[in-house]
Amino acid sequence: MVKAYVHDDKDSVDAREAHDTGIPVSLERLEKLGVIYKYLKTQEEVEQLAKERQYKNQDTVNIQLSTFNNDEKLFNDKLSIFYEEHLHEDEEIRYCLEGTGYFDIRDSQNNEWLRCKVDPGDLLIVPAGIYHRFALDTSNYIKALRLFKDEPKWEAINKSDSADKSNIRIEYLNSIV
Ligand code: KMT
Ligand code: NI
Repeated sequence: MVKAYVHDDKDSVDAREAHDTGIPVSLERLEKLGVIYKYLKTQEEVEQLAKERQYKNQDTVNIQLSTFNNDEKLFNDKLSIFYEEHLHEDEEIRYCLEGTGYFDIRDSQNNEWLRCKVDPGDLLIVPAGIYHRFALDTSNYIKALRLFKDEPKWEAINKSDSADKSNIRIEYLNSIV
């Protein structure tokens, strides 16, 4: 629960491996980037937080090979989409119900990926406009709750010059200085 570290950036190694440099990342460092990482025991506590922050929608994703009819290609295609560096136009909450995985948060100032390992009970609040990506680990399974402020649509805006220049990205960068 709640373990973050600097990712080693070795892209030749499978994303599912730990990629641990051994350099820990504190919750304070994540908070400076606008990311809140906490452990909540029950789904009721998550619902409470969602209410306080005026979230209106949620869905549950079950990411494992069997969800994709055991079709490795479909499964890997989905994982590649999650692993593309991207941002969202709304703040979003992710809560791990079962299984495990990695959320990589981009620290653009230091050009580093900060890898947050999630176990059941771990929750991340990801601000609008921050670049991030998601990977499964070698256990190949996560069941996660995704909470959305508005429409339960999952629109990823991949890293690009125009995403870099978008209002949401600029607002985010202004919020962390
Ligand atoms: C995201 O925003 O990158 C995701 O929702 C990834 C899947 S949630 C385990
Ligand atoms: Ni995302």
